[in-house]
Amino acid sequence: MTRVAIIGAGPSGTAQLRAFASAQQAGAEIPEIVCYEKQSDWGGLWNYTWRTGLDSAGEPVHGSMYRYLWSNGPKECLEFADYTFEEHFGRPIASFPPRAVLADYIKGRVEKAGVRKFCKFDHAVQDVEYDEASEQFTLTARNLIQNTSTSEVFDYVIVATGHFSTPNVPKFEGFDTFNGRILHAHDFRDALEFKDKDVLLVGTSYSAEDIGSQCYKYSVKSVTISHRTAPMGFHWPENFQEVPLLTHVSGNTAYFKDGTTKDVDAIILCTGYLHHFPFVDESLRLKATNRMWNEDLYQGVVWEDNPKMFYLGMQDQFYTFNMFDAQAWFARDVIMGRIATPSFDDMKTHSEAWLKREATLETDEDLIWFQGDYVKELIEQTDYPSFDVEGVNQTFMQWEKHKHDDIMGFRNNGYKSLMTGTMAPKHHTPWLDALDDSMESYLQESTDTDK
Ligand code: FAD
Ligand code: NA7
Repeated sequence: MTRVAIIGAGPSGTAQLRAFASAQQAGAEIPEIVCYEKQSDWGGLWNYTWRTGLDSAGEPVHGSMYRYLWSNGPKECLEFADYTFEEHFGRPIASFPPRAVLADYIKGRVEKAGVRKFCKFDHAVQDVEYDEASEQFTLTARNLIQNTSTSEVFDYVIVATGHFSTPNVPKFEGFDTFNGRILHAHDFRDALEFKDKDVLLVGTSYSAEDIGSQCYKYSVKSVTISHRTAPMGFHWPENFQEVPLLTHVSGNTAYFKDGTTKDVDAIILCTGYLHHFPFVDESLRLKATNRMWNEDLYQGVVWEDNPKMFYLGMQDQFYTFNMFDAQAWFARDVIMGRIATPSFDDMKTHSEAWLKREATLETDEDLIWFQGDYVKELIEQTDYPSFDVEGVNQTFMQWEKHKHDDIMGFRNNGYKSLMTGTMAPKHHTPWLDALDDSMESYLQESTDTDK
């Protein structure tokens, strides 16, 4: 029987499990599946951990999420087409759920699908090799509880290990003698640590935007945001400033390219992440950066050099959960022989057209339409339930506008579900005042809203 390994049981890996389960429910015979997950549960980044550095088994801690994290985009843009928020929670809920609520939603779908039996938790994949002669992969994983390694043979391997867990950590002159704390966003856990402190953030993307906002919500003294390319340009509160790139630090003083300085207590490097797959053989290893289209992946999914190998969720992400679904359904159909991959040259030609378009993208709006078109192309090829991708793009456009209108208030808006047509109720506590991020508190509040 054909054997398929899935590495990782986050939103991408669980999308793959769900894709196979859905084919099985429709009467198809599916391959034998083993999903290796190094955490003790599925959910990927959406599982919160207080740990940083190495975990209890000496593995790098995967988690980059922090306390009080709320969705940074409308939930209507990531909703599964085959499992709506209304189905999961039994009623409409507001548009920007906290982490725990989204984790519950992700898990609910796969619990319902009954695919936990395919998972080997507490198993970290250490090595994947391909044998040309047998046309099979040998995968070695370490059982983190028993501290034993075992190898198994597979016909297909799907890497779904995410790419926001291995920090990109630049060094600036003077860091060695800085009189304060320096950390990467990957290790940020609780904004209260920075209450009444002057904080410097390096970077201008989602991590900087959200960690700065978190710190403001939990009473930071000031936030200074240093940019390499351009400032974010939001209407920040009065105790924020955007400055050019950090050149060096001396004592507690940070120096910037324009000659200005700022005394700070802590420096948080919001400088992004590395695609890091040390556990796959060099010949199978995706070398990528955080961009909209990765070279070497046909349809953004199939490893062109060896179409028995797949990578899910490796793009920079506006679309998330439903894009991972679209990719997982596509990978499933290639594996099940429903979709034939073209010749190597034709795969390259297909990718080149997308790469050419990627080079023309300038604004966030351009990136969103690009990714929307990509999702559309994928779902048209499989039986993933079709949904209004243009409607999702339009929701993203409204969200962008709301952020630029009010960066500390955009999460108070509600949007219409593209899956059910239901308008989300407004969360009755403004985000800035909602200090309790528990699911109980959030759902209680939503119930109140409905009354
Ligand atoms: P992950 O969620 O990273 O899951 C990968 C899984 O692979 C993990 O469970 C990990 O333990 C496992 N794994 C890794 N290596 C191994 C190994 N060697 N062996 C076995 N298992 C392994 N997206 C949104 O839509 N909305 C948001 O608000 C949002 N906020 C974010 C905030 C932060 C701080 C970060 C870092 C990301 C955020 N994202 C958000 C994007 C996030 O990437 C996706 O939502 C989603 O988690 C990606 O799913 P994934 O399955 O591809 O990767
Ligand atoms: P991103 O989106 O990859 O952004 C990384 C940021 O870091 C970006 O602003 C970069 O600036 C900046 N950067 C990278 N290297 C440097 C150096 N050496 N010096 C200064 N600035 C640098 O990562 P995020 O963590 O913000 O977001 C990742 C995901 O987490 C995202 O999907 C969210 O959902 C949560 P640049 O613009 O390239 O000049």
